[in-house]
Amino acid sequence: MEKLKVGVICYPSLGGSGVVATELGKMMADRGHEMHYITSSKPFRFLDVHPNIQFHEVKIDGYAVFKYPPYDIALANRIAQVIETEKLDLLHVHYAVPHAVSAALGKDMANSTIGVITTLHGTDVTILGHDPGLRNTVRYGINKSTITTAVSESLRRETLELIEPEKDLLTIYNFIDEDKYRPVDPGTLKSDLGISQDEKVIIHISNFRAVKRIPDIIESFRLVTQEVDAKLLMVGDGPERTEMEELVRQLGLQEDVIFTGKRDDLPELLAISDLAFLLSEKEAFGLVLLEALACGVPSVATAIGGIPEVIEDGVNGFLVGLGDVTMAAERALRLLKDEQLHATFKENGLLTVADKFHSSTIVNQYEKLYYEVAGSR
Ligand code: GMT
Repeated sequence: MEKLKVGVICYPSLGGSGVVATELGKMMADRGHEMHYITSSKPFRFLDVHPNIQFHEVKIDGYAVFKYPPYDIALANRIAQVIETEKLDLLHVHYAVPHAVSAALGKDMANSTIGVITTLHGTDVTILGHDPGLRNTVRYGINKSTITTAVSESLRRETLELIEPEKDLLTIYNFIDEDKYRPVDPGTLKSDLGISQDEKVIIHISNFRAVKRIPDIIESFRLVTQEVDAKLLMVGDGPERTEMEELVRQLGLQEDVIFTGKRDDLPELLAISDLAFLLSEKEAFGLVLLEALACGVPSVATAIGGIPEVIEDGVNGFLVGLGDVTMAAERALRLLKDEQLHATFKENGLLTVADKFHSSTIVNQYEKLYYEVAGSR
């Protein structure tokens, strides 16, 4: 079949949606498609120089009249240019605001009939969709898209209820790169981090935003340490980090909670971990849960949003109610104390990744959609 030219618009550095956009682009490029990233800077996991991947920077020149540089307009302008110069077959837009709106505008500027796929990732609906100042914008972006996908059934349903778009959405789950996320040998990492071999390790990986409910993670961990020797690895960075470091000091846990900052060696960090915590109040999917499962690490997570579509309670992890730190600690202790249960969850988790979320299955779904949208012009 003819190979496609795809314009990709994503946040180059905003956590999971950027990861999915770049991993998908790499896998599509491996299949021979030409992927054109139209972003403000190179996406952060844009690691390899691939002959089928190009980057088109969005530049905004300072102009005294603008109090706020108009990024959305500059993006639309760049999209229009790239549609024309590269003769794109379609656009794949990650995140509704502002990307879906900029894509609609860019397409119009180029006077093009190109199809647009918008992928919703989460807070573009679950937070922005509640904001009366933005709800119409989200709806407009979705309605202007040829097709909109959501990363979980939960997000699809919530979008239909909250945004009331003209058309139904399609659920396409997230995926991970199985070549990277697998059980690996961590070498001396555990001792390098000052953790003794007999201590258990709980890990939390996030962008440290308020929705992640980091105080719940710290409190659940504190309860765990009343019964077992353990360390908490806090991996990532974001707006809540400084305050959370202060909370850890106030609780006198600074010896046991290690803030690592952003790290590229997630498979190794997961390899030294016995358990992952994700106790968020909103989570459309929870890509880190999948990364953890693929590395053989079960999770204790909140039963909210799309999380129950990834974590099956009592099978590959445990689900707890939002804010129920006692239950989170109790479930964590069950897994940390019972080696047989832990091994079973680990095996089940590896099967979940292989059966339900395998990258080739998900990339096939997107590729089919690409051809449908490219063919419908
Ligand atoms: O929307 C956000 O909060 C950021 C976004 C991101 O780029 O990481 O996270 C969302 O998209 C991820 C990738 O699809 C999902 O795994 C996250 O669950 C989702 N975050 C939320 O819903 C809070």
